[in-house]
Amino acid sequence: MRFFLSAALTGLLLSLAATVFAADEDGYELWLRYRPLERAAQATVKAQARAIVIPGAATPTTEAALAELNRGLAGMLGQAPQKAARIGDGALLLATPERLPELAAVNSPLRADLAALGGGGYLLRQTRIQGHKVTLIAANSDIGLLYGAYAWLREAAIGAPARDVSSAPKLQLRLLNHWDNLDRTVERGYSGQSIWDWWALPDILDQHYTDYARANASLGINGTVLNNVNSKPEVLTAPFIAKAAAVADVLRPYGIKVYLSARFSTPLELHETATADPLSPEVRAWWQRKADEIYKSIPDFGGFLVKANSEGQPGPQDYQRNHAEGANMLAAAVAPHKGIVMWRAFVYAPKGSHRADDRARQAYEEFKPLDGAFAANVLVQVKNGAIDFQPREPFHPLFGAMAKTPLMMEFQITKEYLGYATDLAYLGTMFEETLESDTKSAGTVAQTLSGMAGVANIGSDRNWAGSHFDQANWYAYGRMAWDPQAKARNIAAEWAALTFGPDRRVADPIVDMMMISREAVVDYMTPLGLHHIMGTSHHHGPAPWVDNLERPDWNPVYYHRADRNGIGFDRTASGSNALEQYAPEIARQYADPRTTPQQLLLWFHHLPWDYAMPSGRTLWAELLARYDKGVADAKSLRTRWSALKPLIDARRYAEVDQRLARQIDNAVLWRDACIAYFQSVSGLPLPAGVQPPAHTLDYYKALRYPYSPGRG
Ligand code: GCW
Repeated sequence: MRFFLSAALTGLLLSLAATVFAADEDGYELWLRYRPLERAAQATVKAQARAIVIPGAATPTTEAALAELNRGLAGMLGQAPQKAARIGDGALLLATPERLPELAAVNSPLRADLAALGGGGYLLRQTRIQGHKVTLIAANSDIGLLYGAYAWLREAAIGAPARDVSSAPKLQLRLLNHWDNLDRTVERGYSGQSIWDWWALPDILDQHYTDYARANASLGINGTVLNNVNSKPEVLTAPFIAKAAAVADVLRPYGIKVYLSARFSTPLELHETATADPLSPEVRAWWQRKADEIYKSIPDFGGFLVKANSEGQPGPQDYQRNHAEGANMLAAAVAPHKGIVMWRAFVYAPKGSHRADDRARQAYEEFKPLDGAFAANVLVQVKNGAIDFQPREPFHPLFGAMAKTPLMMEFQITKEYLGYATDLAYLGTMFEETLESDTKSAGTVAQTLSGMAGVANIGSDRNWAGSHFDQANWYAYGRMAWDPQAKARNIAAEWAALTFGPDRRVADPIVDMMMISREAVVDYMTPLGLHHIMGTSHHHGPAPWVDNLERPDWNPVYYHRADRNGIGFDRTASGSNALEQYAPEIARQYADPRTTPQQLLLWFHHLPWDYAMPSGRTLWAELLARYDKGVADAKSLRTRWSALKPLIDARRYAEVDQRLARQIDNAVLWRDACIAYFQSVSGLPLPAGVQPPAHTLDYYKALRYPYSPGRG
């Protein structure tokens, strides 16, 4: 009895001490913090890693794995084990069949498991090798070993290091896209400057590059596009190729390839050709020479990402050629080097020629007829939804519609439309929602993919992402690029434990906050399928009243179509019929507002204000209720966080708390401004109990944000 009492007391004291004295953290270490484990967990981990053994010759990649294991074990145990040359009991053994042929021997129980892993997968096993009890990290390549090392460290840090795990990436291309400019501004970046210091490169290699590589490799990200899709011709000149090559050298041991965004008119703008027509022999030869030049400095260069004929960017249509003709010309230049071209489907009509009726239709209209026309090394990169990274969109109709063309998903990790780096919005749930959507023609969206790209939220801020919780979006993106069927909640739990420690009293409530956060943002910004009602160009804050921009489809009023009678965009047969771009089952289901998911109602339907919602409320009352719920949820995020104050280091506690307070203000602003505006249009009274907006509509209309970040 006495023993139990004193054990309980010691436990209590220990946890008190841990929290009272929790040292301030600045977030630089991300999810790779490797804090000391509790005693019992330390013993388990120690027993699995008495020595580290990597048979065969060291490579930069095995050296990276070894360094990470040393760093992790030193942090978690207080001391790192020695590297040993021979396998003994308790060894942490990293081996490929090449390094340890018995793994693949005919009678090896691991043979089949290993074969199933492909190039990038790994397995973790408690097993016997050469008569010794070992913890085995096995893979078919050194990169697989590195991924396995990160996985084992993750398990150890969370407190489950003895599980048998087999894991292989489901997608071969798992990329970040940086919208980083050469002057270090970042388009839609909210976390400082670009981490790529182009001016200092190639001579000066910032430590950030290595830590960036570690963080990404820990998730399995294997490619990065260094520069903005709104690209510049200079990117492909010799000095910048040398700079990109220097970055590539740092990232290579971590299995991360470098790619560049290419401006379609580069040769013309550099005055090296007389045209940029993709069918001109002169132009084709130029790109071939350029590719050869790049591959001379970056032998494993990944290839090009291209934004063409979109938002003022040049493209093949400038020469009456189509997207496939443009993409294939570049593809031919990189094909001899095994490079690829990622051609973006984010297109909308150039000025003057736009379809007045529905911008959401355009990508499908331009790309669907080209299915089968793209070269083998071209992938079409499609945003998750047909408009533009809104807080909620239905999945893009191109998913499931391009049977002969490999597609990549493009998610935005940076929160251009979801509250920058101030509002907490965990995007794991949003990614999951899109990925598990059923296309009805080709399985889930996840099943239609050949790769994934995430528009990075990484910058020079000490915590990389602008806020601690925004690190979770980078993390979730990476984990889902590895496994698009992974569950947002599990990923959140993993991230929370790695970032704030495995104590469930902390991690569980944090996961709950994360899980409600994105829906809260949808509710206070664009409930029930509303979209694109943000402020002009900076996209911060509400501006549903804007109706005077040069193009109709830049105006919020184009998207919500609210008037005295109703609200919403009719995309059924009586409207733009964008619905016909989906599989017939979906088109049929969504043709009727009664069978359309409520969360997409006003995306597909224009409905009268008194339309009866399933809740029993009118549409008008429901809209108000959603805005109120959004505000209530934003408040609840902060209340939940305050309860964690005693358990979190003071610095991170305060940094998050300040943002949550700001998020409440933002939610109230959205709610009040939208209610003021929609009421001015509907002319309807606020039902009893609904708080009137704090200010007049004119007040909200007059708000300006001339110095908002992220305009690049
Ligand atoms: O969401 C919009 C952004 C632009 C961006 C564009 C795109 C890089 O507002 O800043 O440009 O999408 O995806 O090309």
